[in-house]
Amino acid sequence: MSTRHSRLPSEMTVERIVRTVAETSLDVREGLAGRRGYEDEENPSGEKQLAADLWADELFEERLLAIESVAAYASEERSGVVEADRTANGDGRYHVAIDPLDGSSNLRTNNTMGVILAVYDSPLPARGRDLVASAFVLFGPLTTMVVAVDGSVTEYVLERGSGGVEMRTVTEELTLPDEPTIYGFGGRVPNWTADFEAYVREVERELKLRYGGAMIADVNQVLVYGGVFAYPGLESHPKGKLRLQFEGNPVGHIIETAGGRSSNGERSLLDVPPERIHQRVPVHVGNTGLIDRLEAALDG
Ligand code: AHM
Ligand code: MG
Repeated sequence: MSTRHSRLPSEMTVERIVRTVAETSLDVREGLAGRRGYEDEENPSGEKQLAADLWADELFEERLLAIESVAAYASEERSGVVEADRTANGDGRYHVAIDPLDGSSNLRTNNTMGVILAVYDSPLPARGRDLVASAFVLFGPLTTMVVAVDGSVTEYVLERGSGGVEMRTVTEELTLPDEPTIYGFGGRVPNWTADFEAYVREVERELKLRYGGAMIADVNQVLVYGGVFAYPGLESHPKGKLRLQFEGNPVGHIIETAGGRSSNGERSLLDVPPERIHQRVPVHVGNTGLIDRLEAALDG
């Protein structure tokens, strides 16, 4: 039997994508210092771009498209999907969406930020149900990476080793604590809808506020302490701020894999129909009971 055309087992190729993002994230972190200024550019969502946003995007594009199994690359910082060169990447089956720097406005204030990875096995824009892996890397006091793949969530500490990045496992089978303690909601209060505000007035009596301006850092607090994070639909922007392909889907996948729930206000983020690569979506993630109550409040 010929093995000439056999493919790598899928878990090996997904692992290669995850490791490439882990290693590149260490390079990105080290290169932030000289790239804190704004460029004269806007991203497809109309936000100002930092030199660091553009540089990180190019680094991820180059390294991810060099992987044989990657068919296409998309990022929050560029308008179109970049298809892999077919002659070099003939068997590509994964479509990768990256937020090269989530929470990049935190670079000026030196607060936590990081990278988000979404690996789909369907062309972009794709449904969250088509995710085969999702992850985020946090540039905090330590560099950590949370990966959801094959039905479980693992937290790693990333360090440089002699053979490249070392991913030291910290927590396996990560799940949300049963007793939630924190909440964090984006958007200005006068811009919240009356239904969302009524929900906030309830949970703020039960939970403690934690909001830092980088979704993945705020979501990581929900993973560790239990609670709810939201960037809701606003009166002025009914779809909120965050983007489905790069932010909503991967955090929804991570939180649901960790035993929690995600919602756009009506249904799981993973079931929101994909329409455009940069489409926005209201994001609510956290402990199941808190998201059930949120959906009931928004239904009112
Ligand atoms: P970014 O990817 O361009 O940094 O934008 C997304 C970020 C999220 O990380 C965070 O939840 C939100 O924007 C914060 O917005 P605000 O500054 O309006 O609170
Ligand atoms: Mg982002």
